[in-house]
Amino acid sequence: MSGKVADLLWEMLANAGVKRCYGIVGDALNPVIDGLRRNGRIEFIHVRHEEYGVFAAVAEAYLTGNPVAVCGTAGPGVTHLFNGLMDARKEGAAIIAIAGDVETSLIDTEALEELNPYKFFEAASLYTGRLVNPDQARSVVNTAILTAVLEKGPTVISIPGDVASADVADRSAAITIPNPAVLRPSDADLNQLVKMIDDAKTVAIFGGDGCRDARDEVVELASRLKAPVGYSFRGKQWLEHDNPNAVGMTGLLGYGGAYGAIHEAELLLLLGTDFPFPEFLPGHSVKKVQIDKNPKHIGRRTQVDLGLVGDIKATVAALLGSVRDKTNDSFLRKQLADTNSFHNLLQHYVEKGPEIKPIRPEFLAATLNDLASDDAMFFADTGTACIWMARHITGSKNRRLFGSFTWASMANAAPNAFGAQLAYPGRQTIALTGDGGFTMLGLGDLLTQVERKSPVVQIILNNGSLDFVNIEQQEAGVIPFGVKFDNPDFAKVAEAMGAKGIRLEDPGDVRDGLAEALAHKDGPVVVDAVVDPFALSLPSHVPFHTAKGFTMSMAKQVWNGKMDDVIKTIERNVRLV
Ligand SMILES: Cc1ncc(C[n+]2csc(CCOP(=O)(O)OP(=O)(O)O)c2C)c(N)n1
Repeated sequence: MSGKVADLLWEMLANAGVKRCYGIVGDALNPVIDGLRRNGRIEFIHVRHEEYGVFAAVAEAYLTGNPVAVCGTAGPGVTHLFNGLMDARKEGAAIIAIAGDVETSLIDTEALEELNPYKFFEAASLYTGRLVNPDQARSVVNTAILTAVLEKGPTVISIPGDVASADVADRSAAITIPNPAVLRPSDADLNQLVKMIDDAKTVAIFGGDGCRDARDEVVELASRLKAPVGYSFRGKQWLEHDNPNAVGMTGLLGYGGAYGAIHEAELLLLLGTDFPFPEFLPGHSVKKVQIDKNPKHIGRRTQVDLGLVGDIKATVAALLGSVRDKTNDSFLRKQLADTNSFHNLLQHYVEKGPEIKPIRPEFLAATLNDLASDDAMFFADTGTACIWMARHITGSKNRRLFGSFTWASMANAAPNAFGAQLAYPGRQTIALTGDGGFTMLGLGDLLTQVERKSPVVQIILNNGSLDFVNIEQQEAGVIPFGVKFDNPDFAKVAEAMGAKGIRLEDPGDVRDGLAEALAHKDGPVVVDAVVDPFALSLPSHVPFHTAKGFTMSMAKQVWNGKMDDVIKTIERNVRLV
C-alpha cells in the first residue's frame, strides 16, 4: 500500500468487506478516487446521479449485510447523497459515504462548494468525521466503519483533497469488526412474559424486520400458542411464507385478518417492529408486550404493558422452553377464515384481469408473482407499487422484498434493483416502479444499467399520475390536484437508450410480455405497463376518517364538474368502494 491518506482509507474499507463504491467523481474527490484506482480492490460504480448510487448501495448493504461505500464531491455532489443516506438510516443499511470537502486552507471561508458536513449530515449520519489532519485518518475511518456496520446505518467521512493526498504516518489498515453480541432479556422479565402468555386465552403476534433471523422460532411459537401472525411490510418477507398462521398486514396497505387478529386478541406480542402507524394498532383493550433489540423502539408507537430488550431469535428461543402450549384454536381459525375471505376479495381483479382494459395493476402484479423465480428479488417504489407488492407478491424462503419502507422516498426501486443485481449477478431482479419515480431517478441511470448489461427488469406502472398521492388526496377529502402528467412511450425511450423495451397496453399481452422480460438476460428491460389510473385499493380495515375523506372528495369532485372521474372510480372498483 502506498502511503497517502486516500490509500489507507480504501485499504481499510476493503478490509472491512466493502466491495463497491457508487458515486460521481470530481474536483475535491479526485485525490480520493485516485487512491481507489491505485488500490484496485473496490469496484467503482459510476452512476449518473449520486442519489441513485446511494439507493443501489442501500439495497446491496441491506441484502448482503456487508458495508458499502458511496461518494460525492464537495457541495452539490454531497447534497445529492443526502436522501439516500436518510433511507440508509431508516432501512438500517451500513453505508459509508465519502464526501469530498474543500481544501483545508479554505474551510470556514464560504468557499466555492463549501458545505459544513457536521451541520449538513446531522439528520442522516450516525457519525461524521472531517479529516483535517492525516494523523486522524486511521481513527476516523475505523470509527466510521464500525459505527456503520454495528449500528446498521450511514456514516460520513468528509475529506478535503489536500488531506487525501497527504502522507499518513500510521498505515495500519487492518480492521477488526466484532460480531454483534447476543442480547436477551433478564430471567425475571422473561418469567413475567411467560406468565402473561400462559394467563392469556388468546395471543396474537405482530412482527417486523427484527424477525429477520428469527423466522423459525416465531413460527414455532405461533404454532404452539395457536396465535395468528400479522406483520409489517418489512416483516412480511420473513413471516408470511410457509407459515400456516400468517394473517397478512395491517396499516394502509393492510390485507387479510391482521387488523382483526391484533385487535381481538387478549395479548399482543410485538416482535422486532417499529411499525409507525399507531392508528392501526390496538389501544388499551389489548395487553401488549414489545420485544426489540433497540430499546428506543419500546412503547414509542403505542403504550405497552411490558417492554423487553433483546434479539427476537434469542428471546423467542428462550420462551419456547417455558411457555405452555395452548389447545384451543378457535381464535386462530376465525382470523384465518377472515384472511381467506379477504384473499378471495383480492382475487376479483386478478381473475377478471385478462378482460379488463386498461390493465389492472392487481392482475399485472399477480401474473408477475406467478412467473417470477423462487429466488427473485423484488423492489417496490414508494407509491402504488407498494400496495400491489404487499398484496400480490408472495415471499418464499429465498425471495426478497425490499423498498424504502421506512423512509418512504420515491424513486428507490430501480436503483435498489441495480445494486441488488451487482451483489447477486444473474439472480432475477425486478423493480416495480411508478412512472413518477422512474422519471425522477431511474431514467437517467438506465444508461448505467445498459453500460453494465445489468439484467434488471423494471416494470413501470404507467398511470400518468402520482397515483398514490391522488388516492391520499381523496382520502383526505380534497379534490386531486397536481397529480397528473403526460408520459412518453417508455418502451421506445428504453430502446433508444440501449435497453430492451416492452410496451403492455392490452391485458392479453401481460403474461407473455412479462415472461419475455424475465427471460431477457443480456441487459436491462423496461416494461411500460399502461395501467388503470382509477384502480383503487382500500386497506382491510378502513378507518372512519378515510371513508369520510373519500366521500367528501367524491362530492367535491362532482360539484367541480369532475363527474366523469367519479364515475370511473366507482365503476372500476366495484368490489372495493
Ligand atoms: C422524493 C419524494 N417526493 C415526494 C414524495 C411524496 N409521494 C409519495 S408517493 C408519491 C407518488 C408516486 O408516484 P409514482 O411514482 O408515479 O407512483 P404511483 O403512485 O403513481 O404508482 C409521491 C409524490 C415522496 N415520498 N418522495
